[in-house]
Amino acid sequence: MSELVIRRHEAHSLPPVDMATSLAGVRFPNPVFTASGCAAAGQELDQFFDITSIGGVVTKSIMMDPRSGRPTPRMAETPSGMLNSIGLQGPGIDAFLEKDLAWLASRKARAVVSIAGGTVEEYAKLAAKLRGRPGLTMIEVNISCPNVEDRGQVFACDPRASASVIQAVKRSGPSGVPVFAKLSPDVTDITEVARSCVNAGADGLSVINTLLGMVIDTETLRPALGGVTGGLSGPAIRPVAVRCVWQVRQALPDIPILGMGGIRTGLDALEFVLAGANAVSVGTTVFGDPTAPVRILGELSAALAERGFERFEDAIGLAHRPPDLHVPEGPDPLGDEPVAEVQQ
Ligand code: RRO
Repeated sequence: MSELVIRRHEAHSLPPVDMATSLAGVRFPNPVFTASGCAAAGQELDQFFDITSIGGVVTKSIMMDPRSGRPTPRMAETPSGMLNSIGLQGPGIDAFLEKDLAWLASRKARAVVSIAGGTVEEYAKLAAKLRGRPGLTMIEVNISCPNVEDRGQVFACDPRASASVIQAVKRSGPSGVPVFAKLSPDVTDITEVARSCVNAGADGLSVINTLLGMVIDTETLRPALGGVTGGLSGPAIRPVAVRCVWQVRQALPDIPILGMGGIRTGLDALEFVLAGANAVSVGTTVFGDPTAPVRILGELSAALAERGFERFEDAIGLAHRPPDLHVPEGPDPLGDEPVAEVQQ
């Protein structure tokens, strides 16, 4: 794109936007995915909309063995957010492959399988189990679950530990399937961990997991969650997530980013894209609105059209451009006049 003119179009004359995007060489029809842990393997959402109409389904992180998770209560409300302490509840990889991945493959959905291990060896075994599986489009390596027994298991808090996991997954996993590392915001410098994952072979980065938080019940005078601490998600964390995507994009201009954290509308998604996300995951909002992924896709497409974009990919990272543009005062949201002109 040599020159971009951002225009406001009238709502009734929106031209169509090409919403396709690429992540590490894989082409997706659009950039809106589910977020791990918020839609199981997509089967329940498929009652509300065609699961193949979104970019991809990111499954709940799976471990080697079946796991019952942390004690209840496992959820608590927070201002503009939610705290969870699920603790990696799941059926184990064998049952997941047989039932969930097989279902996603039968629906021809683009499956992004999230794996989580307690040790580097467990990640390697999980990756090996994914070899040759129909329907597998990408692997998201969850190195950042906050609800593990000890903080030493949050590999994403340590660049070297993160690299060991990614290296093991790349060695043992299926070749030709992109591997994304899911990063934690609970670090001093997220770009250090991002770089370490990429140097270890990660094909892309998922940014971000939940923030470690806590709620105390002022009636019982005890922690609200059975697991005491939990992962904070929802709109409360969006500015943190956008900042993380921005920093990672700035540090690693060519690495694909799947951005997430409190996306509730198409304009929220657009923020992540402008910060540098090549695609976005929609999570917590799905609990209140199971149609959110398709709604957000429509809203994002309309927002891009209103701003004069013909292709989704032209908006990726655009907020990083130098401040050399002319923005006339008082943009008319319904007028046809350009609200910004960018020379690139
Ligand atoms: O299962 C969980 O408790 C959980 C996981 Br795996 C994660 O990655 N993030 C989160 O907030 N909760």
